[in-house]
Amino acid sequence: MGFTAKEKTLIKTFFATISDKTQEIGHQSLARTIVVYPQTKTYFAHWKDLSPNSPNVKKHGYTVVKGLMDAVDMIDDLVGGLLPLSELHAFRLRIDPANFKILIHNMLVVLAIMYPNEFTPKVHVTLDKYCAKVALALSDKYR
Ligand code: HNI
Repeated sequence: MGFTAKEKTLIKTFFATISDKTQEIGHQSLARTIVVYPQTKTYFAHWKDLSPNSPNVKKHGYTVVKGLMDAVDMIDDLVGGLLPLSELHAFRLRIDPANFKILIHNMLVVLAIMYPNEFTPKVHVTLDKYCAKVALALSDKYR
């Protein structure tokens, strides 16, 4: 099941609203992921500093959330569009797909905090659908 024209417009409009804060959103999302779900730390064991305000957490949080937002350009073919990223996470990084959901949950928490007015139930449910589809597409190469 794809997205309706209304859903696409809603997602793109919301992303346009928040795009100037992608850095902060990414940083907070990954920082919370690592603190609240410390099992996610295993993938970043090679970093010198895993504390919430470390440069690595800031930089990588941005990379991941930017990737999630950029995927909207492939919304009609997420599986095809995200194939290289799915291969990277499945075969090279070997990230357990359960962690995609954890990261997404934390991002939604951050968005709700940073955008209490814009993050309406309608935006929430539509973003949740979008993120779930991205996670599914990223998991496509696992089997
Ligand atoms: Ni993820 C690298 C996107 C979830 C661990 N990840 C990337 C890159 C993008 C990206 C983009 C950079 C690719 C490149 O350099 O070519 N990651 C995404 C997206 C999600 C996601 C859209 C969506 C939920 N990644 C996760 C999760 C984890 C994760 C949940 C681990 C808990 N990602 C990584 C690691 C790297 C990575 C580790 C490599 C980082 C590095 O610098 O080596």
